[in-house]
Amino acid sequence: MTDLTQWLQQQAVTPALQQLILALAEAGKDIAALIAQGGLQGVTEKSSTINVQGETQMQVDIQSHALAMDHITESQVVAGVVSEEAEQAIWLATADAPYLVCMDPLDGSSNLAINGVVGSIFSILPAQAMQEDTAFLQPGAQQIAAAYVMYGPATLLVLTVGRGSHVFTLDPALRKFQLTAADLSIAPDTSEFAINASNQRYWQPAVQRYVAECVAGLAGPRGRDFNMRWCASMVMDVHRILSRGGVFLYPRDHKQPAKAGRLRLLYEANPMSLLVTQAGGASITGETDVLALVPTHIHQRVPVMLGAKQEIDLIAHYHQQSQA
Ligand code: AFP
Repeated sequence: MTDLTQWLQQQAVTPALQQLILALAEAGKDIAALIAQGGLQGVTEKSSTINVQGETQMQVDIQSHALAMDHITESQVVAGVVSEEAEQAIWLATADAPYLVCMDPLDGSSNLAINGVVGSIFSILPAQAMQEDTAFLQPGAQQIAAAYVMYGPATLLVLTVGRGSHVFTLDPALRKFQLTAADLSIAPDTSEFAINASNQRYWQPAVQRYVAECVAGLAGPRGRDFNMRWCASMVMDVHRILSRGGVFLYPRDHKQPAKAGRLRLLYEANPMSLLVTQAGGASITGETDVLALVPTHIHQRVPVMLGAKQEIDLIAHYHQQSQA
């Protein structure tokens, strides 16, 4: 089997990028060990602090952020970090380092209270001359690499360095990530969609139409039955799509009009969109491709609809029709 280090060398990835990806993999191993302790170490308990998103931070969110920061700092190749768990960008002593990292150290953490699947999401951007927030406001197409670590029955690292998306499985005995699936490919069509249907009354007409037609099934305009999933854990929903196809929608809704959507552009939408498009899928906001968006601030939220290309094209078409 090919392990992560061997694979990175085969990909002719620069030593600095190898260093960073291996550091993120080590962070994933440590976070996996932390959350595996569950209630034994208070992993499922909320803390009293509120993060920049206005959400109650869980103790484990803060601990995961600290573990990831330790490994990122130790790599010596990162100039700055944007994290869901930190209101301001974090600038490191290695000012001339080549990379910036945007991360959600523990996405879906509210699922830990029910021992559900969660993940860490990482986006790697080229460093810029300035040490200001604007350095991070690069379109997702500029990402050098993207990855998530999925903490499930197995601990997986799913990674792209711009040449396909690939799965590495942590061998618990060897403590090594081994390549277990190369060049993932998402089928262009699907009969499975993922959305939080409790928000249905707030959706825009295009999403109302798309979902209603899926639910209408064989007798409806799509002429086939659809299945629905919703894990409330983006890493798990996206991994299902990378593994067996489908579409994921967290669209704009007018539940809280000031919020463009729930998911954050820099450390959820962009890295997941790169992994999905590298596997032949598509990812849109309803107005544009996610990866084309120029961010306006480091914790910006966006609508995200991603997965099977033909379905996403249909959803984009419905958005264009409803705006015509
Ligand atoms: P948490 O990290 O607060 O659990 O949120 C997870 C998430 O950002 C993403 O992973 C899910 O797809 C989405 O939120 C679930 O949102 P709903 O709770 O509104 O379904």
